[in-house]
Amino acid sequence: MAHHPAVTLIGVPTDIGAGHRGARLGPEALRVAGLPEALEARGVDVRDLGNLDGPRNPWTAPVQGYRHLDEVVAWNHALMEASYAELQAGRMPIMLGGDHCLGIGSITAVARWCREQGKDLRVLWLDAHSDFNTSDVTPSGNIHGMPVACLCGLGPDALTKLGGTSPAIKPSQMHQIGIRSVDPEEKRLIKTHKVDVYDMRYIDENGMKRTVEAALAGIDENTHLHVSFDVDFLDPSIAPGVGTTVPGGVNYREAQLVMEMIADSGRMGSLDIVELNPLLDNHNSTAELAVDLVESLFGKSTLMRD
Ligand code: EXY
Ligand code: MN
Ligand code: MN
Ligand code: MN
Repeated sequence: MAHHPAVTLIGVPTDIGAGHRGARLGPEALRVAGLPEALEARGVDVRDLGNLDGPRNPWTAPVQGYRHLDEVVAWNHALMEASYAELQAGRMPIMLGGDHCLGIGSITAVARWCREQGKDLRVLWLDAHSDFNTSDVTPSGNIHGMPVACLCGLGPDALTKLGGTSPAIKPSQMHQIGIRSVDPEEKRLIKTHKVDVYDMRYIDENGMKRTVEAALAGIDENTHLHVSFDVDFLDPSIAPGVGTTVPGGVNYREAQLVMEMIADSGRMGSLDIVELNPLLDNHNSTAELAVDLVESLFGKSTLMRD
């Protein structure tokens, strides 16, 4: 069995950035689906930090293009500190979300740590959405549609400068797979900033193997790969337990292949699992699928390669 780094599970029970409530229950659903035990069975040293604490969801309307901005800042600040502390301790943080706004705190911490260590950060963003909206163009005000823009320096100071320096990452460090729902102005922004996007059409035409090869091209032993896994990356027929399902997503075998290829790279240093909403799920089946895929991220092959 391959050697794995020690991991720390950080529960981030928030739906503060989403348009549905219920993702706050995601961390517990992932635990009930057996995530800690599955990692231990892979030979991983697992520590579960429990859940972070933060402000409740006020469930109010957007103000100047942002819903719940103060609460999003508070949650992400707490997560940034917790995640950075685990990286400093030599452990791989795994964020149990929670909605995707938590990618701001999570990746801001990873970016800081990589800068200090002289490591090259690359982010693999597995998602149906590009999450590159700004307050000017967002159709919803929901901040889970904005984390990539914030990380690239577009957004309110409180989020773009969460870690002090802004931007946390350059768009060239961001590589997105599975994209199939982008708002019109958001599309203009990702083109202007040249985010590397492998949309579903690209996957249809080239296959998942070539897609992942392209997204991982050029990595080496100095690369820290952060994987941000939004469960709505998956087709809704296999993953109904998310608030923002989009048809035409990644199927089971394609998803396994992505995870197996990331595992083969040996470079994953941090992971977000986000947007799981147990209130919309079918008997926790989406959580169980997420656990199955995380096992593959840690080298459990479904084929004859073990
Ligand atoms: N683009 C839409 C918006 O900004 O409201 C939907 C965003 C959904 C974001 C999900 C979690 O990845
Ligand atoms: Mn997302
Ligand atoms: Mn999404
Ligand atoms: Mn690049």
